Amino acid sequence: SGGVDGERLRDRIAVELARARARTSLLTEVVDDADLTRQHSPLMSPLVWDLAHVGNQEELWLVRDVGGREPVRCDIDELYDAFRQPRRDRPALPLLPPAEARAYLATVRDKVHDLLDSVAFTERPLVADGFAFGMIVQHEQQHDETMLATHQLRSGPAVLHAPPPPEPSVRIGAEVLVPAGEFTMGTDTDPWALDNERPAHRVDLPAYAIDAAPVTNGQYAAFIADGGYSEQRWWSPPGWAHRVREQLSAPMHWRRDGDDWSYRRFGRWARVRADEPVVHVCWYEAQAYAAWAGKRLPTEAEWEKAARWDPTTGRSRRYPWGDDDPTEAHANLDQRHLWPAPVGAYPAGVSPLGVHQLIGDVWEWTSTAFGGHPGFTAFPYREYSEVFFGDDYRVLRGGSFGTDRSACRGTFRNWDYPIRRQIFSGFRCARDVRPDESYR
Ligand code: AVJ
Ligand code: FE
Repeated sequence: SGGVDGERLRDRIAVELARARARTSLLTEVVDDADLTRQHSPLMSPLVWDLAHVGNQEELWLVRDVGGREPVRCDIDELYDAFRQPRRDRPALPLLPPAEARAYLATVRDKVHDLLDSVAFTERPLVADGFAFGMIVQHEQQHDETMLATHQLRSGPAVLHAPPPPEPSVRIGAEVLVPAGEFTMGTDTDPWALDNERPAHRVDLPAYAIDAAPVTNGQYAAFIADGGYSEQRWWSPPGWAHRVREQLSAPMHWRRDGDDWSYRRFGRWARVRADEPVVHVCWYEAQAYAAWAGKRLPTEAEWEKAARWDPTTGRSRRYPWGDDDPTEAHANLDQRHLWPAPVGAYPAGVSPLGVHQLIGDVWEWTSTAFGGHPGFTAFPYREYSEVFFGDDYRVLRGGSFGTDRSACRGTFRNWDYPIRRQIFSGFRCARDVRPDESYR
């Protein structure tokens, strides 16, 4: 539809497309062609694969599907189909060289701007509220975060630079008690929410306690110092088998530095800071820490109630701080900084219950296997999330310092294998509450 709202939506889409593309360009221009084409880890694609895949998805969904236009290139669809090409095999493919990939992205984007000028935001689900454009913005930003993780795995001198995150400005308690009762999980109304965030539904939870902040390096180092990695009793059977097989003894990228620890962040070694959230741990490590601490990981529903439920109104909000989009004061998002902020650095981002840093900093592992909310329907394609439902994947929530604000909400759901830790993953703990503990 035309009118003021249609124009405002067009402008917003153009801004979001441009922000995503600026980030993609940065991540792929700070390294040379050899570096773009190389595989830095068998877990990751060469950066030049992500680059052209971003353009190919934009062509498939916007140019061809929404726009009904002629293909830009139909000879490369198979090369950039993530399901046909496993990551470890991607470097051997006849990929577009960097200059060709960039030209392809530019051609596709020109056609998308042309389409955006004329598209009618009708009731058709793919275009209502600009959904397909929002999906493609989020897709590019998700691959940008993946490319950022590839940069973290890359060896060689630093090429990415950013100011450090803010210092703490408030002191934070250990945990928050959440009263028993129902809340609304998921959404029907967030226009760019993806299929797995829908529909909104009521969930009833017993009372529980949840950590007021993510588990820090200092807390995690105490687990290590207490022999956490050598005591089988803290680990689940598959977690212990994985720990032994991979000889895990600390988070990924950590090394001993006298009595302390250092870790490598984007090509620089830094002393591990005790008050920063721990990052680069797998689900099994998170679970073992929680057992050692006498706690457990939160369920996904517990995480979302702590993040969204407002006890005053009974409503669930879009973000811990309310319904407004994130600003720099709310959360460490958008790759503005290259590591998590110390606990207490985002008082404006606190939830009504008093839980801090739920959004940004580190993706938080939950105990929940990835599945559909009750009433789930795949949209617009089963391969976005439905094909991953089942016991193989665990849900992560909240986004990291490397997540863009367009791809992060109180309802946003990420997932990965429980052994993965090249992502920007951390966690917080929860525990059951005894009846006499509830309302002191
Ligand atoms: C939601 C981050 C698990 O990267 O595999 C990118 C996002 N889906 N292209 C992923 C995605 C298709 C997805 N995660
Ligand atoms: Fe993708």
